[in-house]
Amino acid sequence: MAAILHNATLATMRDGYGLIPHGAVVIEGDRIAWAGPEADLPATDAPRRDMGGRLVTPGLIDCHTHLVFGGNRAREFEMRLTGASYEEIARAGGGIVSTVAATRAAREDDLLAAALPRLDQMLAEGVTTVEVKSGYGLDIETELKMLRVARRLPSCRDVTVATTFLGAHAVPPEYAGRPDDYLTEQAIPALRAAHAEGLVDSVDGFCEGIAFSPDQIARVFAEARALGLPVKLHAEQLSNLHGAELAAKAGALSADHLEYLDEGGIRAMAAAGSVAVILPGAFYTLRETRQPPIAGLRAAGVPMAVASDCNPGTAPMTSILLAMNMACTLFRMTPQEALLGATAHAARALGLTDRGTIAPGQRADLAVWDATHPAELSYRIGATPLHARIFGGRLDA
Ligand code: DI6
Ligand code: FE
Repeated sequence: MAAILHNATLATMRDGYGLIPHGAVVIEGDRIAWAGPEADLPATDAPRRDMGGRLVTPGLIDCHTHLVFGGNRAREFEMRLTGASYEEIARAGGGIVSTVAATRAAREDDLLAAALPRLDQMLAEGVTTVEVKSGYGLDIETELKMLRVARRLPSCRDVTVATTFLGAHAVPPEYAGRPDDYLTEQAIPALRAAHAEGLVDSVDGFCEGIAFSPDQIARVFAEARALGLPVKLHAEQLSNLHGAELAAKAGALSADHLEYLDEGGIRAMAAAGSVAVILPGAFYTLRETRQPPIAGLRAAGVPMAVASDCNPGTAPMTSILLAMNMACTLFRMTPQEALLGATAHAARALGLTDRGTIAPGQRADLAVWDATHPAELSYRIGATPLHARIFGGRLDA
């Protein structure tokens, strides 16, 4: 089944925006067969759909989310703003531990039901691919449960889900002070079991003073390599432990956050071809002041992605468009970089080569916008100019 979208402004995201003003796209099955100026459209009698001059971009890709979790942390948010200290919140059962407890207590169906409205908010902004991490289970059973929920999402909605094992996210209370034992007894066996069940597309960790050391992350990466799985890393978010360099040397798809990244880290990422995933929602929520070195990454030619980091603690947001706006306003990324960050570079951060641009052979995942120029997607705050979503060639899926 072929179809033609015509009278479109195409942002192909090949070589910058890759704008084609009076453009057309030929879709065959779930793939793009042709894209270019309407004047050059190959002769075909396939049905045509008039895009009314609207902007058509690749479907957006949110390449870093913790979409599946139990409960929320609104009460803790309020406590902090009425003067409670971090310690008081922890004693009241708050923080990441409260999300772990809620996620462990939830049935698989309940986790799915909680994740779907968040996913719907993402889809309403033109997202067609979303990455989902584990990491709020921190025991074998619950890590597997989270990943099973993530794998079920595409049977509920028209979306592709890339799963990431994040067993090395935090040390659970029952292993306090014994991070290596946690890795040996829970995280690494959970990774093996999840991989055996086909639940893992890539492996992540949180390299930070409050989480895992570079040596501990190296253990997780060694296991990933043994299983043939690609790696990525939460690195240099709150301090500089040289996690990005460790990740780059392991050939990581990406290093994420990066507020404290230094020149050596930038060079290592550039040499490895790792993507820098910029997460302004966490920076904003934490009221962080140290900005990721955007100019240095740009100068070194490190591809930058932008993602929501959707999580209940440091980024309670589902909006990729807001993340793009924040990347521009807070970090001085350009709207073109922000859109590349949610399309072509986000695809690369997930190791997916079949999406993120409008080109022959790519998946026909597209977003149609009530907009005429792609800068509009980063410019507005709180607006969702999506007109239609095309998933695998199906209009308004
Ligand atoms: N970095 C973060 O900002 C979140 N996880 C991570 O690795 C925090 C997660 C949480 O507080 O629930
Ligand atoms: Fe994260």
